[in-house]
Amino acid sequence: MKILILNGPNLNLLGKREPSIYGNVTFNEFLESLTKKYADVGLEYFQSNVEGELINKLHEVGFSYQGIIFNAGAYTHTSVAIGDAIKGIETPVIEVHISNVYAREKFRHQSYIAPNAKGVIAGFGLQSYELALESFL
Ligand code: CA2
Repeated sequence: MKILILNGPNLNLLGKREPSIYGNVTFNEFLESLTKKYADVGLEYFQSNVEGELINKLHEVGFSYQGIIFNAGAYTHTSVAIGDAIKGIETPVIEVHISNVYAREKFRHQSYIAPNAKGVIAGFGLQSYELALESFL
C-alpha cells in the first residue's frame, strides 16, 4: 500500500518556532517514529513551500497511490489551484491540520481542500497525521 504524506509551506519549520501552537517535535523526528511503527506500509513524504510543486506531486502520485495525507498549510485557505488538482486525481486525500483551525482566526475556517477531500482531521497535533493513516488502513 502506497501512502503519501504531503506537507505544504512553512511546515519545514515545525519544532523550531511557535511551539505553543505546533509543538516542539520536528517533522523529521515524528516521521521517523511513524515510519518505524508502520514499517509494513509504503509511507512516503514530500514537503514543498512552492504551490506548483505540491500540485505536480498530487498529479504524480494521484493515479497510483492508495491515499494522500495532505497538510497544505496556509494554501489550504487560499489555493483554488490545489483544490482543483485534488478534484482532478483519483487517489483519496485526507486534509490534516496540526492545530484546530476552527478555534483560530476566521480566515483559517475557509478550506479549498475540504470540499474535494475524503475527510478532514484537525487539532490533534502531529497525531492528526497518524489518525489519517489509520483511517486509510
Ligand atoms: O495547523 C496546521 O497544520 C496548519 O495547516 C499550519 C499552517 C497554518 O497556516 C494553517 O492555518 C494550519 C502553518 C504552518 C506553519 O508552521 C510553522 C511552524 C513553526 C513555525 C512557523 C510556522
